[in-house]
Amino acid sequence: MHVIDSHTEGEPTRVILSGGPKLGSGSLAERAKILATEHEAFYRSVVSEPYGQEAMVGVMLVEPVDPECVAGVIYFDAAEVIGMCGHGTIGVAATLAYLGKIDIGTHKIETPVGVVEVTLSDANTVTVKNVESYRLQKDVHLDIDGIGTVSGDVAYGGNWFFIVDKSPVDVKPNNLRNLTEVSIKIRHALKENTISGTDNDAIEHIVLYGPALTEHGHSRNFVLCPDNAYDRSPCGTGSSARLACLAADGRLAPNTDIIQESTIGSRYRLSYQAAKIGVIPSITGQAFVTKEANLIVNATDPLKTGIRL
Ligand code: PYC
Repeated sequence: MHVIDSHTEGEPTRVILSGGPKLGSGSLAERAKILATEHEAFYRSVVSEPYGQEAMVGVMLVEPVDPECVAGVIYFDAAEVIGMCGHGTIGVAATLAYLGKIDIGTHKIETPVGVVEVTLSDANTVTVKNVESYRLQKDVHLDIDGIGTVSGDVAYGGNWFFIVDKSPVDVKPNNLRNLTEVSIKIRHALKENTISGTDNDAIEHIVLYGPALTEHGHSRNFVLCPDNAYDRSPCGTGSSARLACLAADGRLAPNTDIIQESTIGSRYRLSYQAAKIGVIPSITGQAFVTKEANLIVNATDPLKTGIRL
């Protein structure tokens, strides 16, 4: 299996160029469903240790349905196939540029949740114009064991998020274990209280925000992903969902830049345009190709489907 690895603001992406399963020629959403239901062992092993690494997001590069798109993409982590991935899309653009498949300029990429636009400003700097993002529920209160009441918004940014504006624990790098445990408890509480996205879509991503670092909306976040890894980047789809909440509350005007910092201090520049029910987010960040490799999966390797604890 031929892969190219990159990281976007610290968060790893693995693009599968060849050697993945055949997913047919249906819509991207149909192909994502086939990957999720028929090839679980495959996608989990590609991103899990010992073949992959913690926090890695994998990308199947597939033929797009829309001929205007330069590529079709299906994203997954070690737990599930996900609808969209902001850092992954920045990684895909940098990977396509590394392969000489796209030039500086604007290109379309098809995802299972819709077409997104990428603008490559140089070999590493990419702006993603995401799918329409919106808030579904405001001020949902949850009682969390050992913490008390936590309130947050349910919002969509290509995936479903629960966004806690005032994190109950400090958002700083030496607090990762605590941030992870609290976020997992919040995810459990959402399930127990049957709080979900539309069509009962489970909310697997939790975002905790620290206080504003400047008067210009610059803040730091912690993002829990479905596989319980934390996002090293500020999370493109999570930032999109947050922009929708800021816009809905009148806290950020359209076309105004803010800086979003991740827990490790890496940064995205964010802004939005108003849309029908929500916003069209723009996310700018940098990705760097780190590796081009052939994964060799030996049928006799007892850990060929990854370490599962
Ligand atoms: O950047 O959207 C994102 C993302 C989702 C999961 C990990 N990163």
